[in-house]
Amino acid sequence: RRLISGVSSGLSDQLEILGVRYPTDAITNVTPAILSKLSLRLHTQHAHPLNTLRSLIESHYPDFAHLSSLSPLVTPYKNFDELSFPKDHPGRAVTDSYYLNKDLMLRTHTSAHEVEVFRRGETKWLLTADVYRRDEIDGSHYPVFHQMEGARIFSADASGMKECEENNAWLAQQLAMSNIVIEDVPHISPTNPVQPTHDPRYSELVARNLKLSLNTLMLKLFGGVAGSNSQNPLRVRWIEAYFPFTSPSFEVEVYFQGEWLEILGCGVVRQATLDTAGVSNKIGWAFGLGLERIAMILYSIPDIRLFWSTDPRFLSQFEHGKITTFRPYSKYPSCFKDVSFWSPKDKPLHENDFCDLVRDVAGDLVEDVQKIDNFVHPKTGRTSMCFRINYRSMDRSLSNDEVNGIQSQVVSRLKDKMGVEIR
Ligand code: FA5
Ligand code: MG
Repeated sequence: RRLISGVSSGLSDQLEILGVRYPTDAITNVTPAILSKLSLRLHTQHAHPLNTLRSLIESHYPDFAHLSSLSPLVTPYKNFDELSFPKDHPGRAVTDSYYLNKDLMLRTHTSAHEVEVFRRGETKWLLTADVYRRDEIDGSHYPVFHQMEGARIFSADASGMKECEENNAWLAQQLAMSNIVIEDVPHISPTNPVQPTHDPRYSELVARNLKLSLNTLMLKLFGGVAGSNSQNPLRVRWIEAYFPFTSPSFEVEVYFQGEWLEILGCGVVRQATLDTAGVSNKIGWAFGLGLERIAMILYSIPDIRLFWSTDPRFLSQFEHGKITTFRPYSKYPSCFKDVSFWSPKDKPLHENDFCDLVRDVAGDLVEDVQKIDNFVHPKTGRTSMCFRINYRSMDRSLSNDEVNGIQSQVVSRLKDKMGVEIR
């Protein structure tokens, strides 16, 4: 029986996860590197920045239920169908999500729990959890990250709408005096419509209440963020978005390290979700915050991999409940390695399969993967790809020999597991 980071995979057709065995099948694509993260639950680790951020947000919503211990294993039905994802939505693909088998997956977002929490009768709640996606690799994307879902529902009548009509004059005044500039978009537009079953006045009030709630949260979180002042404010912008389970929908981006960084998605909950949960007489909003992204801005943490570091030079910088500016310890040199190959004839290798393979071999020693070339041979129809892998440790200098050793493992796995021909 082989033990890989707490995951035993003794029988090839079964996987043991957190003490329970699950059958595998043709679509199983979870990797040992991913499964080793399931038990870590950084959002509950003492003094971890993600835990402090969770507490801080929870304290901003004192009268909301605070949930943070739901299992990451969910059915595709819960993750997608219950939330009105169409059958052919790309997020369902094995190239985008992690499956234990066809009936069980790792949740890709905290929205997977919306129906069950609404069904319990919660009307104001926050839920924090680890989520899993097969995604590209770079400084702000990691295949495991943490989200906080927040939701509030009102009676879909005059009394509910009264509750919804909070005064935002206070917020406008606070913002005017702050170090933050927020750009807005209309609550409702032809490209971001009211749901057919909603009274447009109600939908507008709910959207406004949602934005007010999140703007107030951002004012609290980012009000003292390092490096910003009234001359050089932190820039925040609302943009229109699309989610199958909300309309109208929005995202918020913050200007950070020279780029717009998306920190959250949100919107007016699709009525079908509330109907399924047995609360048809309600109308409300939901949001999903990207906790790492927000923590990066708050603590000036430059790379998302750092959240997983066990290096005392990282962990010892944080005290529970306190936001401090991260002091980077020296950056070690990068080592770039390219690999070029021909994909099997009718099956071009997916970039996410490549990233997972690299992540599984190199773990957090890989900082970044870029596809630098892709072409189809005009005669043979085969696809050639070239990827550039940036190896860099956050904790030490890598020797050339070590990187060459890792790179040759990547190359041999590519040949053996993916059936490619190295060029
Ligand atoms: C969602 O996941 C929706 N469930 C959010 C939502 C909830 C919408 C409720 C409406 C109502 P999205 O895929 O945009 O949306 O992800 C939300 C946030 O998670 C992003 O804004 C980003 O901050 C963070 N995020 C997404 N992918 C990654 C990643 N690979 N690494 C780190 N953070 C990520
Ligand atoms: Mg998004």
